[in-house]
Amino acid sequence: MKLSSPFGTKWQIGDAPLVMGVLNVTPDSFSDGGRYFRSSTAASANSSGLNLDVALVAARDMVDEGAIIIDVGGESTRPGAKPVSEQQELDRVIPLVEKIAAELDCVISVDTSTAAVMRAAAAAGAGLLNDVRSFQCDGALEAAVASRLPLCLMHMLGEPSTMQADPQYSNVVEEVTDFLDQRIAVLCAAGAQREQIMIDPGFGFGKLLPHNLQLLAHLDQLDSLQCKILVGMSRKSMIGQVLDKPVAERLHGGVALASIAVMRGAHVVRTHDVAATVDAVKMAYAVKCAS
Ligand code: 7PM
Repeated sequence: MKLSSPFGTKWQIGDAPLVMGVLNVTPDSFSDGGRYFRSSTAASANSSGLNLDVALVAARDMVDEGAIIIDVGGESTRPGAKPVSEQQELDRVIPLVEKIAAELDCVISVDTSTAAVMRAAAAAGAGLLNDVRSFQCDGALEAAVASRLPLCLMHMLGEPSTMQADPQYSNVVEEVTDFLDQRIAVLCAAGAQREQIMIDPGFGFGKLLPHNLQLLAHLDQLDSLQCKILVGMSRKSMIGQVLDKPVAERLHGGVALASIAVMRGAHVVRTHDVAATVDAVKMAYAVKCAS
């Protein structure tokens, strides 16, 4: 049976948190760099060089491990990453969205800032639009609202190429909350419903370690905005900096952070490590319900 969207009237603030598995289809993603790319002569590689079958297997594994949402991203937000053309992003993302929609029982999230990709993704079966630029690019707001899909707004200070240079805040929790509050107002003025909107403090996006730690420690302050809260911390530098470990050794730190986020009110946890995170989220939620 096809899963109905968990973001509809059935899924309310207070319900068990969901795990979102990351499926990056960029050739240079920092943790799974180029896994789904083969030479363009390979039998199942499409015109963008993406190997759809390999990507589908990875998506299926994550669904089997308990991911309810699969987040498909075709643009690298890595600091200094090469910009991707609209056509390249469409070629990478849309065939995969179609394939996952046909084959798997999950909600498909599309990580994009591009209006044309939002429209095509919605038509191809996406169930969530996730934009690290909070629908501020040309035409994105209109495309997002017209899709009627759930929308994730994320805070970022600056642009990926420069955001980690010297981010400054006087009060990071207040400033992130104010930004998200303003973007919620803009989306609602453009015709979105508050229940449709998820908010994300954007760990690692224009934030140094103390900023990231303060945002997690005070995540519950986002409750005042009355939207579901999404967090993504898996494998990020905030783990690397505390533990002094490279990306390949950040699983345990990421699981710890996911548990804390759920205790502090996260509704969706975005992760590269689905099986471990599903268990952590369930344990944390059980404790939260008893508190
Ligand atoms: C380089 C830096 C490569 C950061 C990849 C990343 C989030 C997201 C990403 C997040 C939401 C990664 C990130 N992170 N969308 N997309 N929230 N909503 O770790 O934290 O995959 S990309």
